[in-house]
Amino acid sequence: MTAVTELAYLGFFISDAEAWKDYAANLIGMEVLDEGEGDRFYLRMDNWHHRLTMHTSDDDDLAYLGWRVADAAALDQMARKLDDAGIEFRVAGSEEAEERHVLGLLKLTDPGGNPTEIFYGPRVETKMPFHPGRRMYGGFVTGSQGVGHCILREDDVDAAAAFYNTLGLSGGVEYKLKLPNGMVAQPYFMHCNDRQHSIAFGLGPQEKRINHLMIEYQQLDDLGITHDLIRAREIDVALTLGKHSNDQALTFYMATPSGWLLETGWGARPRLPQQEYYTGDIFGHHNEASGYGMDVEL
Ligand code: MBD
Ligand code: FE
Repeated sequence: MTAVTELAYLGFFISDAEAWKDYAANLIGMEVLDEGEGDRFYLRMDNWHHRLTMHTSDDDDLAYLGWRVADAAALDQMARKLDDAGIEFRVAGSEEAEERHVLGLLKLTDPGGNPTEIFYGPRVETKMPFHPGRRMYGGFVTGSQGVGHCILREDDVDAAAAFYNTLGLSGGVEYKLKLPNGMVAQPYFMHCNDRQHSIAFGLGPQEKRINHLMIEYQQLDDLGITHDLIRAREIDVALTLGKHSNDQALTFYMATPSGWLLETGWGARPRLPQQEYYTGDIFGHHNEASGYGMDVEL
């Protein structure tokens, strides 16, 4: 059965391009690539042309998610699979593929209303190795694990799980978290490769399409330097440094210039073959700045 291989790229609407360029390059270590298009610039994390496309706009939210398949034949098979499942999609034209710097893609929407793209053939820059925006000891964990993970707005968890199952992801509930109001949150995590999860949802209602994007450093020291830099700038930290029970990554969650969160991490373990659940994290991840949709005691 055809399945997507990784969460490979993301697009965002952003209202403050200069703030984003400074944040991404000087604090996080991404490479800014501005090709003078005027309405967008790119963020690089490896030797791909880009991993993130930042579209200047009056909005500040996720614009689209890009899921990869192996090749043209796999994209055809995926189209048939979507047809069989009764999921509407559109085959994008060559100009749209060119715009995304891929060889071909389908465009659709997930049950939460998140614009979704399934593509093959990303543009890889063999003559333009990754050049970090600030000094780094190593790069980002990408490759077969994709760009990272994100928590999405999905009002209907069952519908979202069924949709992503059709794309080829698997997963389930991995935490039962007691909320201050006496309710229990049961976030749902899904994977399609060794990365423990590529998406998650079910943490409750959220204002934006995205709650957070998680990216992972290869070296612990780079996570520590980012922590020093964002603390020196007094950037809001929604969850302090801590270690998750599911992927066992050491991470913290900070505000982006768009008001959603960036989770930076290091040391995630590959996903386990069998489902488990937890009632909290190993240590840390305490609530600090509130109002970012992460006011949950992990
Ligand atoms: C994560 O990456 C996460 O964001 C949450 C809320 C729980 C476990 C792992
Ligand atoms: Fe996360």
